[in-house]
This record gives sequence, C-alpha cells and structure tokens, in this order.
Amino acid sequence: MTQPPKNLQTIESHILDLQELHPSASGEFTGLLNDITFASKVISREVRKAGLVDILGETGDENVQGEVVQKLDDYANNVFMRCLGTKGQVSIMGSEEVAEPIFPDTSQGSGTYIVVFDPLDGSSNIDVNVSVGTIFGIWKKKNRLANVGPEDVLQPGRELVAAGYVIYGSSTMFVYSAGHGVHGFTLDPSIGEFLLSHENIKTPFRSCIYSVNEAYEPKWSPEVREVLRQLKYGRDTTSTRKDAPGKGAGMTARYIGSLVSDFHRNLLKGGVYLYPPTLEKTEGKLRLMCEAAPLAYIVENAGGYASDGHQSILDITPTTLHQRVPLYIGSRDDVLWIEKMIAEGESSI
Ligand code: AHM
Ligand code: MG
Repeated sequence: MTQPPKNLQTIESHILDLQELHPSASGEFTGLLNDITFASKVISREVRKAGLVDILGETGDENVQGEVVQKLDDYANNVFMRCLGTKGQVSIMGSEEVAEPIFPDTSQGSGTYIVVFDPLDGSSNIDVNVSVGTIFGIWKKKNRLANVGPEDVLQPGRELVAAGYVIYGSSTMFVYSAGHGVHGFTLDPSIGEFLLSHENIKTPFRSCIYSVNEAYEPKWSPEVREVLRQLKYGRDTTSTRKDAPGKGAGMTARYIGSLVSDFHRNLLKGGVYLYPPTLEKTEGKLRLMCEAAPLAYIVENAGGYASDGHQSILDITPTTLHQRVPLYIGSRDDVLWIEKMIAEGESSI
C-alpha cells in the first residue's frame, strides 16, 4: 500500500507555528501571508490554463516601465490587488505594474503592513511555456498610529519582515522567509494545498553556475567584462588571487531569462545571477523594491548574498518605488568576489 508522505505540513500550519514564536502577535501577519498564498493559487490555476483560454498574448497596453503588458500580467496584478489585506492589514501596496502606490479600500491607509510585489515576473516567457513567478516583500509601517507616508513605502530591504516568491514551473512552489529560515512548499493540485517540501533551505557558499545575459557584454564596464571572463574561463593563472571562483576551471552557464526561475535553481544548487548595468541601462533592469530586495532577503536568510556591485542590496534605501538596481545575487563567496573585482577594477582606473 502506498504510504502518505512523511511530512504533510501545510503552509497555513507552518505560518501558524511562526506566529507562536511571537506571543503578542495579533494574527494580522498570518492573515496577510494566507492572502498571498491564496492569490498565488489563483494565479497558478490561470497559468496552468494558458493556451486553452484566451489569456496568452499582449493586452495592447504598456506599463509604467514602458513595457508591453501581457494579459496574464494584468490578471495576476488584479488578483494580488483584490486578495491582499482583505482584513485591513495592508496600508499601502506597490506593484511593478502600477505607477503609483495603491491604497486598499479595506484599510484606508491605516493597516500595519506595506506589500510590494511583481505579480508575474518573466512574463515575456509566458507564450512559450517557460516558468514565470511572483515576487513579494512585506514591510511594516513605521508608526502604527500615523498616516502612511513616503518613508513607510521607501524602506530598505534590511527592514523587510518577510519576503518570498512563487514559481509556476513543472510544479508550483511557494518559497518564503520571515527571518526564521527559508522554507519551500509545493502545491499539491489534487488537494489545493501548499505542502512543506523544502525545509530550511541553505544555499551553497560557492558554486559552479553563472547566470547572465551574455549578449550585453559589449555594453558592460571593463571590470564586469573581466568578472565574466574569469567566471567563464576560470581563475586567471597570472593572478595571485586565491579566492576566484572556478579555481583553474570555468563555471557553467545557465540563463533562462526568467529571474525567479534562475534564482530558484541557483538557490537550490548554488549559483550566481548577474544583471549588471549597461551603457543604455546604467542602473540595470531589475527593480529594487519588487524584485531585488525581496530576493536578497531570501538569499541572505539561506546563507547567500546579494549586491549592487558595491554594497548589499538590503542596505539600499529606495528613493522611488520603481527604482532599478544592478544585481549580483547567489552564492555568498562568488558574489563577494564579484564585489571585490569591481572595486579593484574601478580603483585602478
Ligand atoms: P519583467 O519584470 O518585465 O518580466 O523583467 C524581468 C525579467 C527577469 O525575469 C529576467 O531575469 C530579465 O528580465 C531578463 O532580461 P533580459 O531579457 O534583458 O536578459
Ligand atoms: Mg519583473
């Protein structure tokens, strides 16, 4: 007779266990995480139907970044806006798809939490059946009693109280951290529940995978080009450096072009993802608040590191909701080595 899996913990019970670590907790945070898992189940259901119902392709609009909006982007964004903070826990939301911060009707700006999300990252891949994902970060309003203000929204990643992502891949997985480890749950579609499948994820300190869009190489700075050269061909034998990754041998490349998918693979196997600045995109492409900071929080809680090339992503205080940032994220030693290479390259100019 088939035995049931040993660990049948649902994400809801995992979140409730977390609540017990904070005896004064009101349950608001638990409710918010439950709203997010519910929204991601709804999005997962729709992503799985893509190709069968009229949800593929473009809406004909452009978003705040000037990018083409896919129908599923739009759908996922509406699901998040509708599902989050139903009990008034959220004072303000920020979405990659919406220019201005959003005040949910349920709280009129008085809720405890601020949620910033990318409802469907990598959406240009949807039409060709490549995995896409959702990314979210949760911050707390600074002063519970005051009206929510810009300083509440524009907080550094270091102030995150939780972050996570959902990957709609060969299975749907929800990965989150609220500062007590990083935990992954896989959606069992037959019962509609996320079940604990990856407890306390730790990412390798050093890796043999790099993920970058190498087509931009001619547009990178000389020091970033040198980083790539050494990642690819191995440690420079003329150098006395002992800490270069891929000692004597190059690393292997894996680039899906869907951040959540590339990040998830590197988190589990070890790897470093790079999106450096280019001549045209001097701040890179990725958004600090809805992409880089939440993933930086996850990776640091799993033992990795994320940098903009000079400092930890988590230490950057945003000046705008849609600010972009260069991103180097993944295995700790590799990202620290990249930071050092960039600093040395810049100081020798
Ligand atoms: P999006 O938020 O508009 O989907 O863009 C972000 C995506 C990431 O998922 C991916 O890593 C990156 O853009 C790929 O960019 P490029 O095509 O320049 O390599
Ligand atoms: Mg995105």
